[in-house]
Amino acid sequence: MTRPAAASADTGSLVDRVLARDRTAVARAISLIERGDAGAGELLRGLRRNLGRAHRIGITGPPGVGKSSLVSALGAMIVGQGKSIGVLAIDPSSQFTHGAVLGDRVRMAELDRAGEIFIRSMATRGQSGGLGPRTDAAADVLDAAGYEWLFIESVGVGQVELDIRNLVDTTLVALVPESGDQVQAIKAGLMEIADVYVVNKCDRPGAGAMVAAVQSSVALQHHPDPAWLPRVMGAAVINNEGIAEILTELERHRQHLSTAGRLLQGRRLGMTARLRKRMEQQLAARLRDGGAGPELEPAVDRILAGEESLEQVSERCLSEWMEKLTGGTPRGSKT
Ligand SMILES: Nc1nc2c(ncn2[C@@H]2O[C@H](COP(=O)(O)OP(=O)(O)OP(=O)(O)O)[C@@H](O)[C@H]2O)c(=O)[nH]1
Ligand SMILES: [Mg+2]
Repeated sequence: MTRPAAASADTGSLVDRVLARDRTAVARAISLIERGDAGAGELLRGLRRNLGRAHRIGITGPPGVGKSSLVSALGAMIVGQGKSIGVLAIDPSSQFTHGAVLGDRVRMAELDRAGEIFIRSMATRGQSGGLGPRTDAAADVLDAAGYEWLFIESVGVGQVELDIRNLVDTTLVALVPESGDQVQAIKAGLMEIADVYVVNKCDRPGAGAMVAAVQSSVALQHHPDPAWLPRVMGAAVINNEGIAEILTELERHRQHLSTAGRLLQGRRLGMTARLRKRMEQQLAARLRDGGAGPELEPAVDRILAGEESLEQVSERCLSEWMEKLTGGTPRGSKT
């Protein structure tokens, strides 16, 4: 489909402004993506050569463990070092700044005004519970805009939550002293494998025991990178305790990735998973739009009449539909 020239020129200037880290443009670009606006594809094509500079960190963990507070505290420290940070909070159950500890909230507002930090909350979770293509795209906007650190906060409830790993270089899982279920989940291999574990709210009783329990569970995990042994860090974000150590650990992981081609290798694996997922989603959308309409009715009749099984009919309908998609070229035929 050809797009009106005016819209293209518009997107072109938006690309330039995002690359120049114009905050209004960054916000507008993410809004285009959130709305699934027609200009989003063109925008992303315009940004594609400027990706990969940010250190992407995924922060996940059960609701209310202090993920946003931690990001606020880390953000303040990073900006204090003269670096910039972009933050995406995916489906936050609480407003980002509401969760942040008061001191950080004030600091964050100041940093926000200074332009070195950009925070955006997004509701993008699909029915499947995955992070979805819009999270990928919004992260790319922040990366292209040149934010040096990129944090993606997403609630993980102890279930397999693998998609965040595919989007980031470093995964941090945050827990609290009461996270017994999560420790079980780590032991059972149900929990996402992290590069850094944080037990927050160490101002509460049971913190030391929880750090030890997570440590022994993590020792049972097989980290995808055998050369990396994840550490379990205690923190009390509310008292600003443990933040510097966590930042150092994140930097240590980045340093580790920068040797032996690990960063590119990890990004390649993540991109492969993202591409597969995107294809699955597009295939499902095309099937919904054009492949599973009223023409299925006779097939349904055959199943209901016991003439063919559901599996048989599904296989056949899918083959027929794919042949139609590829212009009627039967599978296996030479062209
Ligand atoms: N006691 C204690 N409370 C904390 C600490 N860190 C954060 N909190 C509080 O925990 C609550 C939740 O903090 P958030 O940062 O919003 O947690 P979150 O994980 O981002 O929450 P969701 O995004 O809603 O899942 C807030 O009331 C924080 O003030 C801590 O170290 N100790
Ligand atoms: Mg939060």
